[in-house]
Amino acid sequence: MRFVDEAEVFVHAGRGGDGAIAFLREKYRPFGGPAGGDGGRGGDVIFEADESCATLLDFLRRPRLAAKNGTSGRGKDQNGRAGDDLVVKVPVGTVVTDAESGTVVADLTVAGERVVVARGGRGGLGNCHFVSSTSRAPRIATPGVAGEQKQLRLELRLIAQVGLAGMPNAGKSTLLGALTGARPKVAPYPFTTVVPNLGCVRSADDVNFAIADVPGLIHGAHLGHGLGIRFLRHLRRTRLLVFVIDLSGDVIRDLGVLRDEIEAFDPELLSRPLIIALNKMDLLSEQALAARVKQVSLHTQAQTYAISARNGQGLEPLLAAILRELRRASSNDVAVSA
Ligand SMILES: Nc1nc2c(ncn2[C@@H]2O[C@H](COP(=O)(O)OP(=O)(O)OP(=O)(O)O)[C@@H](O)[C@H]2O)c(=O)[nH]1
Ligand SMILES: [Mg+2]
Repeated sequence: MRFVDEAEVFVHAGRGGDGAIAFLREKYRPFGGPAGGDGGRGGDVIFEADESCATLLDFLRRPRLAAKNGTSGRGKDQNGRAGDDLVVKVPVGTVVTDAESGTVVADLTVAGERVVVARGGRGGLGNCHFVSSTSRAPRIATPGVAGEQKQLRLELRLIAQVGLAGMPNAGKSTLLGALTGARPKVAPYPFTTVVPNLGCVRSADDVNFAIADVPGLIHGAHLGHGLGIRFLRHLRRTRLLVFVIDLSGDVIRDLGVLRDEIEAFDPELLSRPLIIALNKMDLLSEQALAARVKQVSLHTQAQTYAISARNGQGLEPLLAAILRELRRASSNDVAVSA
């Protein structure tokens, strides 16, 4: 299935039905008084976060979504029917922005969550509402109100606490597979991963979290080189970044490229806790490995772990460090909200 994480859609809520002007005329009550019913309200357009929905692909096929209009009131005090709401399923993690004003309308992060994105118009009032001592037979009713309509921008941001970033071929997908139940495609060439992958870790003490593996970054990614940086949006919700670096390459240069490209996308991402996973340690002799690790530790303050995603070496300490950082991040939340 195609992974689509951006879309635009025009939403149009239903119009309210008009109020009616009518008078009761029955055989024995020829002047029975005003009896125009009210119009029904227009239907809302509602977005609902749904776990079975993984991409925004459907919105490319249906760029216009309209709820039903309310029907008009009728004689004998009959009110019009309300228009049906239109409930549209969106992936969990969808951010909805008003395309014109740029304001965020909704951020649907929990399955089942619902938000009205365009409100239906009120129905008009029938003439029976306008009776007064001076106007016993009013010929007034109000029209239904138009439903809201707007152009919305949808952006899917995967929900993961940990994000993996690295150059192509560094072993991000292999690491995702080693730490989680996910089975992403792994291959010995760059840009194997072309759309983000998610995997879930269920640790022994019941801390569950998701890891996102995004396509590799290269120098100039922010200018559109390689697959560019647009997939970095999927790191926006993470609490913690893990840089995956290939020990058999130029470690310091790769670290610099990653930092620069992420900074060009959003410098805020770099203010999050960072762990560096030096991967493919199986390819280096013990001495070469020790020298590299030392070189990196002189270059950065970040915690550094040598691992082999392929054969599992060093994964336990890395996972323990990830859990520690996640716990720290969530205890900070509590401190902030207290
Ligand atoms: N020797 C060795 N090879 C590894 C290790 N981890 C990954 N590889 C190999 O490196 C190659 C790339 O691995 P991937 O996991 O596809 O790398 P990636 O970072 O996801 O690459 P892209 O999706 O292209 O950005 C594959 O041939 C893996 O088998 C490791 O720890 N040791
Ligand atoms: Mg990959």
